[in-house]
Amino acid sequence: MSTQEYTQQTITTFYQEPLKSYSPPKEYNFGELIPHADQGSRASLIESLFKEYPDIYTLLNPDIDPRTYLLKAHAPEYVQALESCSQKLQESTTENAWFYPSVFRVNREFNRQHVQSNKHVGYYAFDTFTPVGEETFNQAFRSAQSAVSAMDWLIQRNQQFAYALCRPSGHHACRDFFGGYCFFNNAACAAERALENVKKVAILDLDYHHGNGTQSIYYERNDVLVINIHADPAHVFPYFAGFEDEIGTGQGTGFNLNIIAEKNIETKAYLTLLEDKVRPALTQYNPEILIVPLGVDTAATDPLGDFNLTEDSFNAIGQFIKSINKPTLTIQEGGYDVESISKYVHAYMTGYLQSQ
Ligand code: OKP
Ligand code: ZN
Repeated sequence: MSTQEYTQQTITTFYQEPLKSYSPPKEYNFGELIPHADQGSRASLIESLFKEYPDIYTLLNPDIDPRTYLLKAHAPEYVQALESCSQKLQESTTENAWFYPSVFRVNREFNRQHVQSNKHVGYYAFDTFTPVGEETFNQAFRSAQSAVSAMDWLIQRNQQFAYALCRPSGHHACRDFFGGYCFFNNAACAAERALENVKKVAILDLDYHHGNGTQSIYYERNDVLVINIHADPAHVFPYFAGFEDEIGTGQGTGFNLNIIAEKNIETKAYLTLLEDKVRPALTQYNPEILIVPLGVDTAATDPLGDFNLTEDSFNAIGQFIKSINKPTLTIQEGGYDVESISKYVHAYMTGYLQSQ
């Protein structure tokens, strides 16, 4: 072990202000317009962590241009389309206007690319939960920037741990589709930055929902092992991906691992999945860098999820991550119990810190 592991007392955190203002008003949920789950108040996560524990969280400003990495993780025309959608909304005279995807590109006969208005934004979308607003491009760009900057710092400074407090989330964002409240795949952008220096990266996605975007971006590749623990997609979003027989394809065969956790899963069973399935996979692959997209929507109190994890669970998960003993970037994904998300993230962080 390096000296750094013994001396690490703080969590170096990358985030920037604008993510606080990201607040889509409504999502169109199976025939109903409901308040959007990714509410601006989720940003209380930031305030409370930094205010309550100024000695633990060291804030650094994300300053690396993420564009190169965005263009590796995503199709150039997709990045361009999101930028021009937000641009068009800024130019529109309607205040707080949003593009809501309603018509989708589904096959070859239905794929004429032109994204000029609300009517066309579904070309790059896979659900109706994820509207695009005038600030969406900037916010998603800055979210990815936090992830890339954190990875850059981890590598350049030869560090063991960093936290990218990203918002909007990233793990549902595919190469050229947004959805599930995600636009740019923050973990993939960070992985692409890592791959400039290392040959093997592992992504361990602990959000309640399957990270279909990350899976699809790396499905044919063996330089990024993607592991997901999540709720059964037979019943839970994103519904059409995340099954255990999805193991990768071509060169990527065997480098995608989906682990479905049962409803109401508690600490003990969750840790058993980590020990019995995740640890051996990580040991065998032996990545040089680990990325952990962490969603705390696995908590018992989460309004979207139906797992039963508690503060103690997150503490134990943090300890598990520490025991993997690889340079690790933790990236914020979901978690919708606004009152408690900071508590859960903090429990994970202290679990990591205390087990040195
Ligand atoms: C994003 B992330 C609830 C329907 C489901 C989509 C869930 C997106 C989760 N209104 N909405 O993985 O936390
Ligand atoms: Zn989630």
